Amino acid sequence: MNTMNSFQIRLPLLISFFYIFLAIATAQNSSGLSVLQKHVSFFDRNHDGIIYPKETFEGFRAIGCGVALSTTASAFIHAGLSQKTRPGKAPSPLLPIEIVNIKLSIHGSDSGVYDSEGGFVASKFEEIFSKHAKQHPNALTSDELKEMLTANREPKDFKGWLAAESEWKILYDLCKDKEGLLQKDIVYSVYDGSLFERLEKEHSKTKNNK
Ligand SMILES: [Ca+2]
Repeated sequence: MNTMNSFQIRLPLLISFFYIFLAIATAQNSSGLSVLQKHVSFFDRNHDGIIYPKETFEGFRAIGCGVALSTTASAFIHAGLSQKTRPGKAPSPLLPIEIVNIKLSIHGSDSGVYDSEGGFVASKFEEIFSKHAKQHPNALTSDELKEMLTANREPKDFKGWLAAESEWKILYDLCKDKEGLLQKDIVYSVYDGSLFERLEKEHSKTKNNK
């Protein structure tokens, strides 16, 4: 009888523990994405873990890029990255990018802010500004950005040069302020993709106000 009573008392406790563990596990899953995975997840418009060129196009349009840039960018990105993120699989003409393997798409000749696992390296982020932001401590001018890209170039890594230049040029064109400066907080928010969410909101407001 005593055993029964003690079981009856413990059961609700056990159930509570179960739900607490479940909540922790779910929280870890939802925040278990690497920073790089978060960065690209914005473009997974239907949240199925795979990005198709159409979704990348939609993502670029959503943040305010024109049709021509969005088309070119999605074509290049998918042609360049699809197979890298699908190790051991036959090439797909649909050019899907698998977010789970996005770390395999990290290219050279860049700032090194993403580590090989797609994590954020704060010291490398700070280096962008400590090394290259000479006129303003927390912003890059167009010339400083060019200097940084040149300084980051690894010999003969032409694909890396092109990738880094395209990414930074699009970012600069989209996000420079009235003085032509690319602010540090903007660059920071690119890495985890939160910038894209903000740009999408701003762009949809602008569209609705027209
Ligand atoms: Ca998708």
